[in-house]
Amino acid sequence: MLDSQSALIEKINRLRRERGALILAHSYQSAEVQDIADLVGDSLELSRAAAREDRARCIIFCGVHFMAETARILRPERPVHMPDPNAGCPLADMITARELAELRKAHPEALVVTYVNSTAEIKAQSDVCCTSANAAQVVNSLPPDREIIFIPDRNLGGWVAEQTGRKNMVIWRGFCPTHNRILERDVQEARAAHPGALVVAHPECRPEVRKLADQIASTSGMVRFCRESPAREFIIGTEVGMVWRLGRECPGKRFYPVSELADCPNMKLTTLEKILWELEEMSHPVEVPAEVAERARRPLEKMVEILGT
Ligand code: CIZ
Repeated sequence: MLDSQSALIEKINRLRRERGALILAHSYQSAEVQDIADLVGDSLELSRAAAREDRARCIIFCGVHFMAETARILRPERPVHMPDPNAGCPLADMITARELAELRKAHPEALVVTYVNSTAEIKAQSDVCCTSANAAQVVNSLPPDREIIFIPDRNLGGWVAEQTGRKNMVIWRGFCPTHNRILERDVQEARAAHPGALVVAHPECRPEVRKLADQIASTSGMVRFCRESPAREFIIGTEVGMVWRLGRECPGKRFYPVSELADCPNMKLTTLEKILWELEEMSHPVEVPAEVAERARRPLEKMVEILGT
């Protein structure tokens, strides 16, 4: 490690103690950000851990905007800060409140199932949330004859329809640009380069990529699968930051990104320098209007109720 980087980390460590800050990092963050975090995980794991943790006076959320919002919604009285407030999520922005209202109008009997990768405003208009780890379970828990509006990710929606055999799903057209950059030929080339490796792909990947995978899993599912599998090598079809997390959590195994292009520019806006500035200035609090937070909490709680956790 460079001297300048250890000096930066020392300052971060001093200030996080003084501020009583809990630093959370999503699995798609850069290696150095993951390494200084109190906890690395998926968006919901992080938000729920943040809500349960009583000692922290504030949260520094290293991820994208909807994730920090979710942490705020689940425990509104505790300040949540982002090192870079420009870290948005293009997938979350692919459906507007107005578009959802129109969809609801066109399908008045439908239940709205919303992937957590969505804005608070959209969650507030939804019946139940899901993550990529539990989307099929959430959909399966709903009455089979009730139409479902699934938003905003078409790839996750398509995968859930396949898993559940459900035909009455209206799936919105959104997609994650980072996962969409992974192509069939990337999987073929990676397999040729690492013939003994298993391919594990995220459900946000294109269907043709998914079909080539040995296993489809959310980020938390990837950790579990790779830890438990007897295989020693894995080709990982999701954002490249995940390769670092898997390497840390599954010692002795090897991980290869399916494509170096699957690098989310929004996730990588967070740097150690910006974490330090936020701890110094505390100038980027994440605000969710109380009335929106109140309505957005209900579909999140409904999901937790369905999972029974
Ligand atoms: O919910 C998350 O954290 C994301 C973006 C993906 C996943 O599979 O965990």
